[in-house]
Amino acid sequence: ASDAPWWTSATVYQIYPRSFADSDGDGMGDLGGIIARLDHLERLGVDVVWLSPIYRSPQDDNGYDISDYERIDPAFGAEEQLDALIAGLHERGIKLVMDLVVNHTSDEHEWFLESRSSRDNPKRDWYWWRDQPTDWVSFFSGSTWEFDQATGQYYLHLFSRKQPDLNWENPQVREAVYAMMRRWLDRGVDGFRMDVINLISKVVPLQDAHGDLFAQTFNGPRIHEFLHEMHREVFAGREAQLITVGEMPGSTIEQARLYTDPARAEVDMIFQFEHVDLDSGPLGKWDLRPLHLPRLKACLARWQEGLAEVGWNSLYWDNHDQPRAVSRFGDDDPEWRERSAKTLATVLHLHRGTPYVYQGEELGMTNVAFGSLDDIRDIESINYYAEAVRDGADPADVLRSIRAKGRDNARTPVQWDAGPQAGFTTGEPWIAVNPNFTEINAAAQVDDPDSVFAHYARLIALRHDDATVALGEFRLLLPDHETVWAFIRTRGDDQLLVLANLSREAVELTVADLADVGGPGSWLGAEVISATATDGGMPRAPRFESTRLD
Ligand code: TEU
Repeated sequence: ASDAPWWTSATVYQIYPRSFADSDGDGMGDLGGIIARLDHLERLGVDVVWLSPIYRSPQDDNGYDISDYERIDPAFGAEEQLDALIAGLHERGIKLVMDLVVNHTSDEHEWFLESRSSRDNPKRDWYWWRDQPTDWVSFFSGSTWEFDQATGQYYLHLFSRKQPDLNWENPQVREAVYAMMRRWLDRGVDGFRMDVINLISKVVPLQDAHGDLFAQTFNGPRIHEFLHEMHREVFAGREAQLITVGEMPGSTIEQARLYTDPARAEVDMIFQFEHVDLDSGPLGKWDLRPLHLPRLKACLARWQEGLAEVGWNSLYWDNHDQPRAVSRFGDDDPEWRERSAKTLATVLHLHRGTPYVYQGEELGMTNVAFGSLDDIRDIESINYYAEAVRDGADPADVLRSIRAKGRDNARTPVQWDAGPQAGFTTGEPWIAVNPNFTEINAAAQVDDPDSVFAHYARLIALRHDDATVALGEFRLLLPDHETVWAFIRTRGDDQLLVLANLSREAVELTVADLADVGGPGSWLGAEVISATATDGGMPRAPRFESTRLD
Protein backbone atom coordinates (compact mmCIF):
# COMPACT_ATOMS: atom_id res chain seq x y z
CA ALA A 1 0.00 0.00 0.00
CA SER A 2 1.35 3.42 -1.05
CA ASP A 3 4.84 4.37 -0.03
CA ALA A 4 4.10 4.06 3.68
CA PRO A 5 7.04 2.77 5.76
CA TRP A 6 7.02 -1.00 6.33
CA TRP A 7 6.33 -0.63 10.06
CA THR A 8 2.90 0.93 9.40
CA SER A 9 1.59 -2.59 8.78
CA ALA A 10 3.91 -4.38 11.22
CA THR A 11 3.37 -5.71 14.75
CA VAL A 12 6.10 -5.76 17.41
CA TYR A 13 6.45 -8.43 20.13
CA GLN A 14 8.19 -7.46 23.39
CA ILE A 15 10.32 -10.08 25.15
CA TYR A 16 11.29 -9.48 28.80
CA PRO A 17 14.10 -12.03 28.75
CA ARG A 18 14.29 -12.94 32.44
CA SER A 19 10.66 -14.16 32.32
CA PHE A 20 10.31 -15.53 28.79
CA ALA A 21 11.95 -19.01 28.79
CA ASP A 22 14.84 -20.59 30.77
CA SER A 23 17.09 -23.09 28.96
CA ASP A 24 19.64 -23.92 31.68
CA GLY A 25 17.44 -24.49 34.74
CA ASP A 26 18.77 -21.57 36.81
CA GLY A 27 15.23 -20.16 37.13
CA MET A 28 15.94 -17.10 34.99
CA GLY A 29 14.96 -16.72 31.33
CA ASP A 30 17.84 -16.57 28.83
CA LEU A 31 18.81 -16.35 25.15
CA GLY A 32 18.75 -20.14 24.80
CA GLY A 33 15.14 -20.11 25.93
CA ILE A 34 14.21 -17.47 23.35
CA ILE A 35 15.99 -19.33 20.52
CA ALA A 36 14.06 -22.46 21.48
CA ARG A 37 10.73 -20.61 21.17
CA LEU A 38 11.15 -18.78 17.85
CA ASP A 39 8.47 -20.96 16.22
CA HIS A 40 5.92 -19.47 18.67
CA LEU A 41 6.75 -16.00 17.37
CA GLU A 42 6.62 -17.14 13.75
CA ARG A 43 3.18 -18.74 14.26
CA LEU A 44 1.95 -15.53 15.88
CA GLY A 45 3.14 -13.70 12.76
CA VAL A 46 4.96 -10.79 14.41
CA ASP A 47 7.38 -8.73 12.33
CA VAL A 48 9.71 -7.37 15.01
CA VAL A 49 10.95 -8.47 18.42
CA TRP A 50 11.83 -5.76 20.98
CA LEU A 51 14.22 -7.40 23.44
CA SER A 52 14.42 -5.81 26.91
CA PRO A 53 18.01 -5.50 28.22
CA ILE A 54 20.31 -8.53 28.22
CA TYR A 55 23.51 -6.51 28.75
CA ARG A 56 25.89 -6.83 31.72
CA SER A 57 24.08 -5.45 34.74
CA PRO A 58 23.96 -5.78 38.55
CA GLN A 59 20.20 -6.34 37.95
CA ASP A 60 19.18 -3.64 40.47
CA ASP A 61 16.38 -2.62 38.11
CA ASN A 62 16.23 -5.94 36.22
CA GLY A 63 18.76 -4.91 33.60
CA TYR A 64 17.74 -1.27 33.13
CA ASP A 65 20.94 -0.50 35.06
CA ILE A 66 23.62 -1.33 32.52
CA SER A 67 27.32 -1.77 33.36
CA ASP A 68 28.44 -2.68 29.81
CA TYR A 69 26.35 -1.74 26.74
CA GLU A 70 28.22 -4.12 24.45
CA ARG A 71 28.54 -7.36 26.36
CA ILE A 72 25.82 -9.87 27.23
CA ASP A 73 25.28 -10.59 30.91
CA PRO A 74 26.38 -14.22 31.54
CA ALA A 75 23.00 -14.78 33.25
CA PHE A 76 21.40 -14.51 29.78
CA GLY A 77 24.00 -16.58 27.93
CA ALA A 78 27.07 -16.29 25.71
CA GLU A 79 27.85 -13.61 23.11
CA GLU A 80 27.46 -16.01 20.20
CA GLN A 81 23.94 -16.86 21.35
CA LEU A 82 22.87 -13.31 20.56
CA ASP A 83 24.28 -13.67 17.06
CA ALA A 84 22.39 -16.97 16.77
CA LEU A 85 19.20 -15.22 17.89
CA ILE A 86 19.69 -12.46 15.30
CA ALA A 87 20.20 -15.08 12.60
CA GLY A 88 17.25 -17.16 13.82
CA LEU A 89 14.93 -14.15 13.74
CA HIS A 90 16.19 -12.86 10.38
CA GLU A 91 15.76 -16.22 8.66
CA ARG A 92 12.11 -16.13 9.82
CA GLY A 93 11.70 -12.62 8.44
CA ILE A 94 11.56 -11.11 11.93
CA LYS A 95 13.62 -8.01 12.85
CA LEU A 96 15.32 -7.41 16.21
CA VAL A 97 15.08 -4.14 18.16
CA MET A 98 17.34 -3.71 21.19
CA ASP A 99 16.51 -1.72 24.32
CA LEU A 100 18.65 1.43 24.48
CA VAL A 101 18.98 2.69 28.07
CA VAL A 102 21.12 5.81 27.85
CA ASN A 103 19.47 8.32 30.17
CA HIS A 104 21.51 6.55 32.86
CA THR A 105 24.05 3.76 33.32
CA SER A 106 24.63 1.42 36.23
CA ASP A 107 26.83 2.82 39.00
CA GLU A 108 29.10 -0.15 38.17
CA HIS A 109 29.66 1.02 34.56
CA GLU A 110 33.36 1.83 33.99
CA TRP A 111 32.38 5.35 32.89
CA PHE A 112 30.85 6.01 36.31
CA LEU A 113 33.66 4.27 38.22
CA GLU A 114 36.09 6.69 36.53
CA SER A 115 33.78 9.66 36.98
CA ARG A 116 33.38 9.09 40.73
CA SER A 117 37.12 8.35 41.28
CA SER A 118 38.09 12.04 41.53
CA ARG A 119 36.77 15.54 40.90
CA ASP A 120 39.29 16.11 38.12
CA ASN A 121 38.86 12.77 36.36
CA PRO A 122 38.32 13.36 32.58
CA LYS A 123 34.94 11.61 32.89
CA ARG A 124 33.76 13.64 35.90
CA ASP A 125 31.48 15.67 33.66
CA TRP A 126 29.94 12.55 32.05
CA TYR A 127 27.48 12.55 34.98
CA TRP A 128 25.76 15.20 37.08
CA TRP A 129 27.83 16.07 40.21
CA ARG A 130 26.79 18.92 42.54
CA ASP A 131 27.81 20.25 45.97
CA GLN A 132 24.16 20.57 46.97
CA PRO A 133 21.10 18.49 45.92
CA THR A 134 17.95 19.95 44.35
CA ASP A 135 14.53 18.99 45.78
CA TRP A 136 13.85 16.42 43.03
CA VAL A 137 12.00 13.19 43.97
CA SER A 138 12.98 9.88 42.32
CA PHE A 139 10.59 7.62 40.33
CA PHE A 140 11.74 4.97 42.80
CA SER A 141 11.05 7.02 45.96
CA GLY A 142 13.41 9.28 47.90
CA SER A 143 15.75 11.96 46.63
CA THR A 144 17.30 11.83 43.14
CA TRP A 145 20.67 12.74 44.71
CA GLU A 146 23.14 10.34 46.37
CA PHE A 147 26.04 11.71 48.42
CA ASP A 148 29.40 10.22 47.41
CA GLN A 149 31.88 10.15 50.30
CA ALA A 150 34.96 9.71 48.10
CA THR A 151 34.71 13.13 46.46
CA GLY A 152 32.25 14.84 48.82
CA GLN A 153 29.64 15.62 46.16
CA TYR A 154 26.16 14.40 45.21
CA TYR A 155 25.34 12.61 41.93
CA LEU A 156 21.97 12.67 40.14
CA HIS A 157 19.81 9.54 39.62
CA LEU A 158 16.21 9.97 38.49
CA PHE A 159 15.70 6.28 39.15
CA SER A 160 17.55 4.11 41.67
CA ARG A 161 20.80 5.22 43.30
CA LYS A 162 22.47 2.51 41.22
CA GLN A 163 21.30 4.29 38.01
CA PRO A 164 23.27 7.57 37.77
CA ASP A 165 22.06 9.90 35.01
CA LEU A 166 24.42 10.54 32.09
CA ASN A 167 25.12 14.20 31.33
CA TRP A 168 23.89 14.61 27.75
CA GLU A 169 25.08 18.24 27.73
CA ASN A 170 28.57 16.71 27.34
CA PRO A 171 29.31 16.00 23.63
CA GLN A 172 31.74 13.25 24.65
CA VAL A 173 28.82 11.35 26.23
CA ARG A 174 26.73 11.74 23.09
CA GLU A 175 29.57 10.61 20.83
CA ALA A 176 30.21 7.50 22.97
CA VAL A 177 26.52 6.57 22.87
CA TYR A 178 26.25 7.08 19.10
CA ALA A 179 29.37 4.96 18.48
CA MET A 180 27.91 2.14 20.60
CA MET A 181 24.61 2.36 18.67
CA ARG A 182 26.39 2.19 15.31
CA ARG A 183 28.24 -0.94 16.45
CA TRP A 184 24.95 -2.58 17.39
CA LEU A 185 23.49 -1.80 13.97
CA ASP A 186 26.67 -3.19 12.36
CA ARG A 187 26.13 -6.38 14.44
CA GLY A 188 22.80 -6.80 12.64
CA VAL A 189 20.12 -5.35 14.91
CA ASP A 190 17.32 -3.44 13.20
CA GLY A 191 16.60 -0.57 15.59
CA PHE A 192 16.08 0.56 19.17
CA ARG A 193 13.44 1.09 21.81
CA MET A 194 14.83 4.12 23.65
CA ASP A 195 14.29 4.03 27.41
CA VAL A 196 12.92 7.31 28.90
CA ILE A 197 14.70 9.08 26.06
CA ASN A 198 12.75 12.33 26.61
CA LEU A 199 14.43 12.76 30.02
CA ILE A 200 17.99 13.15 28.66
CA SER A 201 17.71 16.93 28.25
CA LYS A 202 17.52 18.68 31.64
CA VAL A 203 16.88 22.40 32.24
CA VAL A 204 20.31 23.80 33.11
CA PRO A 205 21.42 25.07 35.50
CA LEU A 206 19.68 22.36 37.56
CA GLN A 207 17.23 23.96 39.96
CA ASP A 208 14.56 23.01 42.52
CA ALA A 209 11.38 21.57 40.98
CA HIS A 210 8.96 22.48 43.83
CA GLY A 211 7.14 19.19 43.10
CA ASP A 212 7.11 19.65 39.33
CA LEU A 213 9.99 17.44 38.14
CA PHE A 214 8.17 17.34 34.81
CA ALA A 215 9.14 20.93 34.04
CA GLN A 216 12.81 20.32 34.82
CA THR A 217 13.57 17.19 32.84
CA PHE A 218 10.63 15.95 30.71
CA ASN A 219 10.87 16.93 27.03
CA GLY A 220 13.71 19.30 27.98
CA PRO A 221 15.04 22.28 26.00
CA ARG A 222 17.55 20.34 23.85
CA ILE A 223 15.61 17.08 23.40
CA HIS A 224 14.83 17.60 19.72
CA GLU A 225 18.39 18.72 19.01
CA PHE A 226 19.78 15.57 20.66
CA LEU A 227 17.35 13.20 18.88
CA HIS A 228 18.02 14.82 15.51
CA GLU A 229 21.78 14.61 16.10
CA MET A 230 21.38 10.91 17.04
CA HIS A 231 19.40 10.34 13.84
CA ARG A 232 22.10 12.00 11.76
CA GLU A 233 25.01 10.26 13.54
CA VAL A 234 23.49 6.77 13.74
CA PHE A 235 20.51 6.15 11.43
CA ALA A 236 21.11 8.35 8.39
CA GLY A 237 21.43 6.31 5.22
CA ARG A 238 19.90 3.17 6.67
CA GLU A 239 16.68 4.38 8.27
CA ALA A 240 14.51 2.66 5.60
CA GLN A 241 14.96 -0.82 7.05
CA LEU A 242 15.14 0.30 10.72
CA ILE A 243 12.50 1.02 13.34
CA THR A 244 12.99 3.39 16.29
CA VAL A 245 10.55 3.97 19.14
CA GLY A 246 11.13 6.44 21.93
CA GLU A 247 9.69 5.75 25.39
CA MET A 248 8.43 9.23 26.28
CA PRO A 249 6.61 9.38 29.64
CA GLY A 250 4.64 12.60 29.98
CA SER A 251 4.65 13.47 26.30
CA THR A 252 1.80 15.52 24.88
CA ILE A 253 0.32 15.10 21.40
CA GLU A 254 2.01 18.34 20.33
CA GLN A 255 5.39 16.97 21.45
CA ALA A 256 4.67 13.62 19.76
CA ARG A 257 4.00 15.37 16.45
CA LEU A 258 7.46 16.91 16.67
CA TYR A 259 9.16 13.63 17.72
CA THR A 260 7.52 11.50 14.98
CA ASP A 261 7.24 13.91 12.03
CA PRO A 262 9.35 12.10 9.39
CA ALA A 263 10.51 15.48 8.03
CA ARG A 264 12.23 16.18 11.37
CA ALA A 265 14.28 12.94 11.36
CA GLU A 266 14.01 12.19 15.08
CA VAL A 267 12.20 8.86 15.86
CA ASP A 268 9.62 6.78 13.97
CA MET A 269 7.12 6.52 16.84
CA ILE A 270 6.85 6.94 20.61
CA PHE A 271 5.30 5.24 23.62
CA GLN A 272 3.12 7.87 25.25
CA PHE A 273 1.58 7.28 28.70
CA GLU A 274 -1.71 9.14 28.71
CA HIS A 275 -3.99 6.05 28.53
CA VAL A 276 -1.99 4.16 31.18
CA ASP A 277 -2.21 7.11 33.57
CA LEU A 278 -6.04 7.43 33.41
CA ASP A 279 -6.58 5.02 36.34
CA SER A 280 -4.10 6.92 38.54
CA GLY A 281 -5.33 9.50 41.02
CA PRO A 282 -3.62 12.81 41.83
CA LEU A 283 -1.08 11.07 44.09
CA GLY A 284 0.23 8.91 41.26
CA LYS A 285 0.01 5.32 40.06
CA TRP A 286 -0.58 3.75 43.49
CA ASP A 287 -3.56 6.08 44.05
CA LEU A 288 -6.16 3.82 42.41
CA ARG A 289 -8.86 5.59 40.41
CA PRO A 290 -11.79 3.83 38.66
CA LEU A 291 -11.72 4.19 34.88
CA HIS A 292 -14.89 4.49 32.79
CA LEU A 293 -14.76 3.42 29.18
CA PRO A 294 -15.64 6.80 27.61
CA ARG A 295 -12.45 8.32 29.09
CA LEU A 296 -10.30 5.52 27.66
CA LYS A 297 -12.00 5.73 24.25
CA ALA A 298 -11.61 9.51 24.15
CA CYS A 299 -7.92 9.30 25.08
CA LEU A 300 -7.01 6.91 22.27
CA ALA A 301 -9.20 8.88 19.84
CA ARG A 302 -7.37 12.12 20.73
CA TRP A 303 -4.04 10.48 19.88
CA GLN A 304 -5.49 9.06 16.64
CA GLU A 305 -6.64 12.56 15.64
CA GLY A 306 -3.48 14.27 16.88
CA LEU A 307 -1.15 12.11 14.77
CA ALA A 308 -3.47 11.65 11.79
CA GLU A 309 -1.67 13.96 9.39
CA VAL A 310 1.79 14.13 10.98
CA GLY A 311 3.62 11.41 12.86
CA TRP A 312 2.67 7.90 13.94
CA ASN A 313 1.20 6.15 17.00
CA SER A 314 2.43 3.09 18.80
CA LEU A 315 -0.48 1.03 20.15
CA TYR A 316 -0.06 -0.85 23.43
CA TRP A 317 -1.93 -2.12 26.47
CA ASP A 318 0.86 -4.08 28.13
CA ASN A 319 4.60 -3.98 28.69
CA HIS A 320 7.01 -4.94 31.49
CA ASP A 321 6.06 -1.82 33.49
CA GLN A 322 2.27 -2.12 33.26
CA PRO A 323 -0.28 -4.45 34.85
CA ARG A 324 -1.92 -7.01 32.54
CA ALA A 325 -4.59 -5.39 30.32
CA VAL A 326 -7.27 -8.08 30.65
CA SER A 327 -7.23 -7.50 34.44
CA ARG A 328 -6.83 -3.72 34.24
CA PHE A 329 -9.04 -2.67 31.32
CA GLY A 330 -11.01 -5.90 30.76
CA ASP A 331 -12.67 -8.69 32.72
CA ASP A 332 -10.44 -11.51 33.99
CA ASP A 333 -13.25 -13.53 35.54
CA PRO A 334 -12.59 -17.08 34.20
CA GLU A 335 -15.97 -17.11 32.40
CA TRP A 336 -15.32 -13.86 30.54
CA ARG A 337 -11.50 -13.57 30.37
CA GLU A 338 -10.94 -14.99 26.89
CA ARG A 339 -13.67 -12.93 25.23
CA SER A 340 -12.48 -9.85 27.06
CA ALA A 341 -8.86 -10.39 26.03
CA LYS A 342 -9.89 -10.89 22.39
CA THR A 343 -12.11 -7.80 22.44
CA LEU A 344 -9.33 -5.64 23.90
CA ALA A 345 -7.00 -6.98 21.21
CA THR A 346 -9.52 -6.29 18.43
CA VAL A 347 -10.06 -2.72 19.56
CA LEU A 348 -6.37 -1.89 19.97
CA HIS A 349 -5.10 -3.59 16.80
CA LEU A 350 -7.75 -1.94 14.61
CA HIS A 351 -6.67 1.56 15.61
CA ARG A 352 -4.14 3.35 13.38
CA GLY A 353 -0.56 2.81 14.51
CA THR A 354 1.96 0.03 15.15
CA PRO A 355 0.68 -2.49 17.72
CA TYR A 356 3.00 -3.90 20.42
CA VAL A 357 2.20 -7.31 21.91
CA TYR A 358 3.84 -7.98 25.29
CA GLN A 359 4.89 -11.56 26.06
CA GLY A 360 1.91 -13.52 27.43
CA GLU A 361 -0.63 -10.89 26.29
CA GLU A 362 -1.27 -13.13 23.25
CA LEU A 363 -2.33 -15.86 25.71
CA GLY A 364 -4.59 -13.63 27.80
CA MET A 365 -2.32 -13.83 30.85
CA THR A 366 -3.66 -11.99 33.90
CA ASN A 367 -2.50 -10.04 36.95
CA VAL A 368 -1.37 -12.02 40.00
CA ALA A 369 -3.05 -12.07 43.43
CA PHE A 370 0.25 -11.46 45.25
CA GLY A 371 -0.09 -12.79 48.83
CA SER A 372 2.53 -10.65 50.54
CA LEU A 373 5.62 -8.53 50.02
CA ASP A 374 7.58 -11.82 49.91
CA ASP A 375 6.09 -12.44 46.44
CA ILE A 376 7.27 -9.07 45.14
CA ARG A 377 10.60 -8.55 43.30
CA ASP A 378 10.34 -5.10 41.70
CA ILE A 379 12.46 -2.30 43.22
CA GLU A 380 9.75 0.25 42.42
CA SER A 381 7.14 -1.67 44.48
CA ILE A 382 9.56 -2.59 47.27
CA ASN A 383 10.70 1.03 47.72
CA TYR A 384 7.09 2.25 47.56
CA TYR A 385 5.97 -0.25 50.21
CA ALA A 386 8.78 0.74 52.58
CA GLU A 387 8.16 4.47 52.12
CA ALA A 388 4.34 4.24 52.38
CA VAL A 389 4.35 2.04 55.49
CA ARG A 390 7.00 4.27 57.09
CA ASP A 391 4.70 7.23 56.38
CA GLY A 392 1.86 5.45 58.19
CA ALA A 393 -0.09 3.78 55.39
CA ASP A 394 -2.01 0.57 56.14
CA PRO A 395 0.10 -2.31 54.70
CA ALA A 396 -3.12 -3.92 53.39
CA ASP A 397 -3.90 -0.79 51.35
CA VAL A 398 -0.35 -0.65 50.03
CA LEU A 399 -0.48 -4.29 48.98
CA ARG A 400 -3.82 -3.70 47.26
CA SER A 401 -2.23 -0.94 45.16
CA ILE A 402 0.73 -3.20 44.33
CA ARG A 403 -1.61 -6.01 43.30
CA ALA A 404 -3.45 -3.61 40.98
CA LYS A 405 -0.56 -1.65 39.47
CA GLY A 406 2.75 -3.32 40.40
CA ARG A 407 5.14 -4.10 37.57
CA ASP A 408 5.59 -7.70 38.78
CA ASN A 409 2.13 -8.45 37.36
CA ALA A 410 3.77 -8.39 33.93
CA ARG A 411 6.96 -10.14 35.03
CA THR A 412 5.79 -13.60 36.13
CA PRO A 413 7.03 -16.35 33.81
CA VAL A 414 5.40 -16.86 30.42
CA GLN A 415 3.02 -19.82 30.75
CA TRP A 416 4.06 -22.33 28.06
CA ASP A 417 2.17 -25.43 29.23
CA ALA A 418 0.39 -27.01 32.21
CA GLY A 419 3.51 -28.87 33.33
CA PRO A 420 5.87 -27.97 36.23
CA GLN A 421 6.58 -24.24 36.42
CA ALA A 422 4.40 -23.80 33.30
CA GLY A 423 7.26 -25.11 31.16
CA PHE A 424 9.24 -21.92 31.89
CA THR A 425 12.08 -23.60 33.79
CA THR A 426 13.19 -26.96 35.17
CA GLY A 427 14.50 -25.08 38.23
CA GLU A 428 13.07 -22.65 40.79
CA PRO A 429 11.81 -19.51 38.96
CA TRP A 430 13.16 -16.12 40.13
CA ILE A 431 9.51 -15.07 40.63
CA ALA A 432 6.54 -17.41 41.15
CA VAL A 433 4.50 -18.60 38.18
CA ASN A 434 0.90 -17.34 38.22
CA PRO A 435 -1.13 -20.25 39.66
CA ASN A 436 -3.64 -19.99 36.77
CA PHE A 437 -1.04 -21.40 34.36
CA THR A 438 -2.96 -24.71 34.30
CA GLU A 439 -5.85 -22.90 32.53
CA ILE A 440 -3.83 -20.26 30.67
CA ASN A 441 -0.87 -21.54 28.63
CA ALA A 442 0.45 -21.62 25.06
CA ALA A 443 0.15 -25.39 24.61
CA ALA A 444 -3.61 -25.18 25.16
CA GLN A 445 -4.02 -22.40 22.61
CA VAL A 446 -1.64 -22.50 19.64
CA ASP A 447 -3.71 -25.19 17.83
CA ASP A 448 -7.12 -23.87 18.88
CA PRO A 449 -8.68 -21.51 16.29
CA ASP A 450 -10.92 -20.01 18.99
CA SER A 451 -8.04 -19.19 21.36
CA VAL A 452 -6.77 -15.75 22.33
CA PHE A 453 -3.50 -16.69 20.59
CA ALA A 454 -5.30 -17.47 17.32
CA HIS A 455 -7.23 -14.21 17.57
CA TYR A 456 -4.01 -12.21 17.90
CA ALA A 457 -2.55 -14.09 14.93
CA ARG A 458 -5.61 -13.18 12.81
CA LEU A 459 -5.38 -9.52 13.80
CA ILE A 460 -1.66 -9.42 12.94
CA ALA A 461 -2.35 -11.05 9.56
CA LEU A 462 -5.23 -8.64 8.90
CA ARG A 463 -2.90 -5.67 9.38
CA HIS A 464 -0.51 -7.19 6.84
CA ASP A 465 -3.26 -7.66 4.27
CA ASP A 466 -5.62 -4.73 4.74
CA ALA A 467 -4.43 -1.19 3.96
CA THR A 468 -7.55 0.26 5.64
CA VAL A 469 -6.45 -1.31 8.94
CA ALA A 470 -2.91 -0.03 8.53
CA LEU A 471 -3.56 3.42 7.08
CA GLY A 472 -7.30 4.22 7.12
CA GLU A 473 -8.56 7.38 8.83
CA PHE A 474 -10.02 6.83 12.30
CA ARG A 475 -13.30 8.17 13.61
CA LEU A 476 -14.74 7.35 17.05
CA LEU A 477 -18.49 6.64 17.20
CA LEU A 478 -20.80 6.61 20.25
CA PRO A 479 -18.18 8.42 22.36
CA ASP A 480 -20.40 8.49 25.44
CA HIS A 481 -21.50 4.84 25.36
CA GLU A 482 -20.48 3.25 28.65
CA THR A 483 -19.89 -0.27 27.33
CA VAL A 484 -19.61 -0.21 23.53
CA TRP A 485 -16.39 0.82 21.77
CA ALA A 486 -17.37 1.77 18.20
CA PHE A 487 -15.25 3.37 15.52
CA ILE A 488 -14.88 3.42 11.80
CA ARG A 489 -11.79 3.31 9.62
CA THR A 490 -11.97 4.85 6.14
CA ARG A 491 -9.57 4.60 3.21
CA GLY A 492 -10.91 5.74 -0.13
CA ASP A 493 -14.29 4.07 -0.53
CA ASP A 494 -13.42 1.23 1.83
CA GLN A 495 -14.91 1.42 5.33
CA LEU A 496 -14.29 -0.86 8.28
CA LEU A 497 -16.79 -0.59 11.13
CA VAL A 498 -15.59 -1.92 14.48
CA LEU A 499 -18.18 -2.57 17.20
CA ALA A 500 -16.97 -3.99 20.49
CA ASN A 501 -19.03 -4.68 23.59
CA LEU A 502 -16.87 -4.42 26.70
CA SER A 503 -19.51 -5.74 29.09
CA ARG A 504 -21.24 -8.93 30.11
CA GLU A 505 -24.64 -7.72 28.87
CA ALA A 506 -25.95 -7.95 25.30
CA VAL A 507 -26.37 -4.53 23.70
CA GLU A 508 -28.93 -3.39 21.14
CA LEU A 509 -27.68 -0.76 18.70
CA THR A 510 -29.80 0.86 16.01
CA VAL A 511 -28.80 2.59 12.83
CA ALA A 512 -29.94 5.82 14.45
CA ASP A 513 -27.14 5.32 16.96
CA LEU A 514 -24.67 5.09 14.12
CA ALA A 515 -26.56 7.40 11.78
CA ASP A 516 -23.60 9.72 11.24
CA VAL A 517 -21.69 6.82 9.74
CA GLY A 518 -21.03 7.56 6.10
CA GLY A 519 -23.50 10.40 5.96
CA PRO A 520 -26.88 10.44 4.09
CA GLY A 521 -28.00 7.14 2.57
CA SER A 522 -25.88 5.39 5.10
CA TRP A 523 -24.62 2.14 3.71
CA LEU A 524 -25.78 0.39 6.87
CA GLY A 525 -29.34 0.55 5.65
CA ALA A 526 -32.18 0.08 8.18
CA GLU A 527 -30.69 -2.64 10.27
CA VAL A 528 -30.83 -3.33 13.96
CA ILE A 529 -27.48 -4.71 14.98
CA SER A 530 -27.75 -6.68 18.20
CA ALA A 531 -24.20 -6.92 19.40
CA THR A 532 -23.89 -9.59 22.04
CA ALA A 533 -20.90 -9.69 24.35
CA THR A 534 -18.45 -10.16 21.52
CA ASP A 535 -16.16 -13.10 21.59
CA GLY A 536 -13.82 -10.92 19.63
CA GLY A 537 -15.42 -11.71 16.29
CA MET A 538 -13.26 -10.53 13.45
CA PRO A 539 -14.51 -7.30 11.85
CA ARG A 540 -14.69 -8.82 8.35
CA ALA A 541 -17.12 -11.43 9.62
CA PRO A 542 -18.68 -9.69 12.59
CA ARG A 543 -20.25 -12.07 15.07
CA PHE A 544 -23.35 -9.89 15.26
CA GLU A 545 -26.87 -11.06 14.45
CA SER A 546 -28.25 -8.29 12.28
CA THR A 547 -32.02 -8.21 11.74
CA ARG A 548 -33.87 -5.88 9.44
CA LEU A 549 -36.44 -3.50 10.86
CA ASP A 550 -39.80 -4.83 9.77
O1 TEU B 1 10.46 3.10 32.47
C1 TEU B 1 10.34 4.52 32.58
C2 TEU B 1 9.11 4.85 33.26
O2 TEU B 1 8.43 5.78 32.93
C3 TEU B 1 8.80 3.95 34.40
O3 TEU B 1 9.39 4.53 35.55
C4 TEU B 1 7.34 3.87 34.54
O4 TEU B 1 6.80 5.17 34.57
C5 TEU B 1 7.06 3.20 35.85
O5 TEU B 1 7.87 2.07 35.91
C6 TEU B 1 5.59 2.85 35.88
O6 TEU B 1 5.33 2.28 37.14
C7 TEU B 1 11.69 2.71 31.89
C8 TEU B 1 11.72 1.20 31.88
O7 TEU B 1 10.67 0.72 31.05
C9 TEU B 1 11.57 0.74 33.31
O8 TEU B 1 11.47 -0.69 33.36
C10 TEU B 1 12.78 1.21 34.07
O9 TEU B 1 12.61 0.88 35.45
C11 TEU B 1 12.96 2.73 33.96
O10 TEU B 1 12.77 3.24 32.65
C12 TEU B 1 14.39 3.10 34.35
O11 TEU B 1 15.26 2.59 33.36
